[in-house]
Amino acid sequence: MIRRLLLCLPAALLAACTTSPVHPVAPPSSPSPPAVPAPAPVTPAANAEVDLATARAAFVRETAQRFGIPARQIEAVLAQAQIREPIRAAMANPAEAKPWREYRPIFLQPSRIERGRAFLAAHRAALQRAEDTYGVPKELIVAILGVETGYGANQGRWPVLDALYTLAFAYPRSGDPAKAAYEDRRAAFFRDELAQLFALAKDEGLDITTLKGSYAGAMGWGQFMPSSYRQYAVDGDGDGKRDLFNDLDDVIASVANYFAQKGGWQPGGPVMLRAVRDAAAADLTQSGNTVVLDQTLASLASLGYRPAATDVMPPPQTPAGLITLDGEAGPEYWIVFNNFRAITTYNLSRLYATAVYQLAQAIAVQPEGEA
Ligand SMILES: [Ca+2]
Repeated sequence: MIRRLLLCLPAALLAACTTSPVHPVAPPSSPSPPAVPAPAPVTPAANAEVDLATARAAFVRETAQRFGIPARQIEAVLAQAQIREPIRAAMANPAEAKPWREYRPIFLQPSRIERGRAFLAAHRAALQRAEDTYGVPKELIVAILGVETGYGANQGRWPVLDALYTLAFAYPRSGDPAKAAYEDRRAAFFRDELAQLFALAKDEGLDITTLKGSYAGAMGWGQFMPSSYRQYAVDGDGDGKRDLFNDLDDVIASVANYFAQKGGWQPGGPVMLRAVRDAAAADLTQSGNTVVLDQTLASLASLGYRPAATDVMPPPQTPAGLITLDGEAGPEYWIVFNNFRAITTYNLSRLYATAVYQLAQAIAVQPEGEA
């Protein structure tokens, strides 16, 4: 179970949280109820095949036009794609949300910290270049790679083409009418990512049919979706290619660039501070996943939440929010800042962002006895 979580959770959440496409492909029209009862012979399976063929044809037309790729070429690649039931099942039954006290030990294991320190030592020059260029701390870049793929070890075993094809054209449906619009949006999101995959392959000279990734189509050491790859990947070593699978200079620079461009990372800015809650303080727990910086340090103090330690104190007017995590010893209150929100642009989960930050802090500490 833990193994499965390690492999699937970050990528799944990343995919779930990548922003909506700029030019979404229109979803295939859902069959409207027939005015008169339809004759019996057409089976649901046959209907589904017709729907798939129609949706695919529209996808090919639109993708060809949008990215200037010959329709024949898209057809030829799609002819090799398969709908994979395990991918539908994984998407329909994502790993259960865990409380912080169970989530933390998975990502803060001693071995992950040690491997992070070793990675930092081995790639210090590239990490320092990225930090100097983008203002993103070395340890944070390392922690992202550690949480996403165990420093490249678990980049995903699914053909990216099959993953995106499956979720684009056979997104699992719960049958719950209240979820239908959401499921339509998700399917449209994956159709766009599939189209972006074709554009990415064209941009970078990649063979789509050989790419492997997560069951949600996230790729490489940092688990970038195709649209993020196209938009935020950078060529860290100046060889003219952006290779997030094999080129660590590119991987490191791209994660840093993502934080700078997409996350709005503020160099040197605070991330999060443990807070002490006054006994009389009102419950400020934010619901939902999105972190809202609707307070300041000063206003939180007036509401009864103050930083537990006072050695590093941002200015009182610094925009801030309050989150609560289910810790070992009960609720933990944390004051979070812009750079915490920035980490959530990589994966829209407070637990993820907290784990990444704490792993980064642990990696940054030099163990005793080592110079
Ligand atoms: Ca490169």
